[in-house]
Amino acid sequence: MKILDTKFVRGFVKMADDGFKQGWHERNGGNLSYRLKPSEVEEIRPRLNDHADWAPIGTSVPGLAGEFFLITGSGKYFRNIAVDPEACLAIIELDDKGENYRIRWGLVEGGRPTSELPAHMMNHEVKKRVTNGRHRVIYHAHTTNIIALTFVLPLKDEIFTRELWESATECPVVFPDGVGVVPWMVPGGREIAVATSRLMEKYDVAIWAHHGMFCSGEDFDLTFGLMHTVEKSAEILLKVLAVTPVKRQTITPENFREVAKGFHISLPERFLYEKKNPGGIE
Ligand code: 2HA
Ligand code: ZN
Repeated sequence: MKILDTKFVRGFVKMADDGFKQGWHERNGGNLSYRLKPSEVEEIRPRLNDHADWAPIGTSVPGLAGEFFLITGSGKYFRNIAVDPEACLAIIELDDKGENYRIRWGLVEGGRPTSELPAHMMNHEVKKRVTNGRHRVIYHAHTTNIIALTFVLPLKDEIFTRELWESATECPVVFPDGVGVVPWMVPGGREIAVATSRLMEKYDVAIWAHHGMFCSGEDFDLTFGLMHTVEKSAEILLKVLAVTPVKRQTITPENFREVAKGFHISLPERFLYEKKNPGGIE
């Protein structure tokens, strides 16, 4: 089957274009990767090339040895992905140690995978392990409202989770495990990849202070929907905070416990703390 006609490539391209239309991908901002299923690799294997050299990933991910990924290219613009996917995207294969990759398709005008390759691979490795292989999508976007919030809220997992849950009733149902926060760090390297993948052990969302967000999920719809939900909640919270520092009424810890019962989910009590200043942040 032609690579561009496969369901996973079409789903990937649509998701990237949806993210661009949300305003999350100025210039070359953001990156996306998808871990192929073995059946998808077989479907396209005759159309893969094998002339590219192996190159270091920049970290070691033995749990992903031999896996194939569809991934955005470094310096490529999300706004161009739908019009020229073969120039903007690559399919890469990892070696049997999970230390090197080689390009098997795409990036026809040259280039290499995203500068955030170490973070993508380390997040995939953790998520493959903790979800028994269910999660396949890692998405990084420069979500405006979440970035703005990282200048306003204390950079603590508990406070971000609680405030985002409080800003829209469905949030605790969409991300019941909460969100993690990485303090400001230099992007693109192994250090920020390690910090992010640690958070991915327990969360599906990692916020990068003053930069953006990483989300993990099973498929394109769930992962995009997660990013969209978190970002919308941040937008609501910023609107409220722009009007008043103290909410007149809100969703209370007791209300969250009722939601947990009604939706048969468990919400960790560490996010349901009593605030010193009811209606405030802490
Ligand atoms: O430019 O978003 O974090 C790509 C990025 C780096
Ligand atoms: Zn970024």
